[in-house]
Amino acid sequence: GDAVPASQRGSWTSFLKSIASFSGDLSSLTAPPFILSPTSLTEFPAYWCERPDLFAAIADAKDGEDRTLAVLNWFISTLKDQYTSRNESMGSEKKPLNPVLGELFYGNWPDKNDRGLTELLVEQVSHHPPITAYIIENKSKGLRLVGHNAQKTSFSAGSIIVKQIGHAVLTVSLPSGTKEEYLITLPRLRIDGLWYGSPYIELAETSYIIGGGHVSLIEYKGKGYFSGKSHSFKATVTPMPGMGGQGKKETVIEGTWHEKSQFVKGGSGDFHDVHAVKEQVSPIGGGEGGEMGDFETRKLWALVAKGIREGDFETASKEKSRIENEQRQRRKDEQAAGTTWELKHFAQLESDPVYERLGKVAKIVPPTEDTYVFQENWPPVA
Ligand code: 0T9
Repeated sequence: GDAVPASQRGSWTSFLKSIASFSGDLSSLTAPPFILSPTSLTEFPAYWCERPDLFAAIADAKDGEDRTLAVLNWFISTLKDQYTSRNESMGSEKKPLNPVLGELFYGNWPDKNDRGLTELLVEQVSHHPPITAYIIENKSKGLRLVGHNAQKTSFSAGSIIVKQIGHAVLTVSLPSGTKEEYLITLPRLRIDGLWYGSPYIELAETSYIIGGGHVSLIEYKGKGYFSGKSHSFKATVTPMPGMGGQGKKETVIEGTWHEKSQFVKGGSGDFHDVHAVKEQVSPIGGGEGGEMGDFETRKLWALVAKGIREGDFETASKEKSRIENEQRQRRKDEQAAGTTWELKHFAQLESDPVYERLGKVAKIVPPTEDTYVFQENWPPVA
């Protein structure tokens, strides 16, 4: 089962060697053509909402455990898209395009069946290391998810280990005027199948959703662990009396995050069945009249993406070099002028009070993390 084209075996082997002897920012390593994806990492936050109905359902849930489970249900539904969709669409995990500083991606999921319009805005807030910030908002339902992502990678026993840095905060504005906040942390990834040139992701360790009076601890296991199946998880939902959680004892759910899960305690029957229908985001231009600017993902990378898709790697790499050189020149010019790049939609904060307050409840580490605060200037008023 070797997925590496014969002509690229040598370069794949040397790519693997450079990964093995290198830790830090993998995105900057040059990989052989067969493993390149035409999609920039700025498009990945859209995975949080490919089932917009489940996102909207959070607002319609009853106070208390009902809403906590609606949040968990939506969260579980995003994992299949986040971590297995490249295997489905392109045959294996691929190396995404490494966004440039200030790269932007805007999109939405239209209103349907009264779920409301859901809007997405993404900005690459750092190039080195790569950090992506995003906001997903359903205004009519009072839902807002703001987060950022970065990765620390290392190599161990033939696999790439990806520690995700960053977190997301989901804010639910209730009709009563109160706001509920949920802190969402991110799982660890292991990328296997490298040797054969067909990488795939397995999730590992734990992540949390903390808020709404409950702590949900999600444990991830692969083949050969608790259920024996790939992509297994166990979620333990515990009420926190000090945070307004009352009544029932813990609820436990087990299953696979790409297929089905069931209640094993505190409930019965199916919890989640990841339905086949996913709705991909509709990209929109952020400029006036919906025009796409030069820094918008689909426009910026258009020729590189086309080259990769059509197997014209010469054009792809020429275009990629052009973009990278242009970036280097910009940074030089800024340095000479004593200026720095200004972010368009986000401002960095050294620590996140929501992370600190909610993280403490489950004693998550680290106890504090920086954050990117959305600047309330979008969409620009005409
Ligand atoms: C946030 C997600 C993240 C981004 C990607 C590790 C990875 C970059 C980060 C974590 C999203 O919410 C979820 C899914 C996939 C993650 C990517 C998978 C991947 O391989 C890349 C890294 C940087 C590589 O490209 C490694 C080399 C490559 C040849 C392996 C396929």
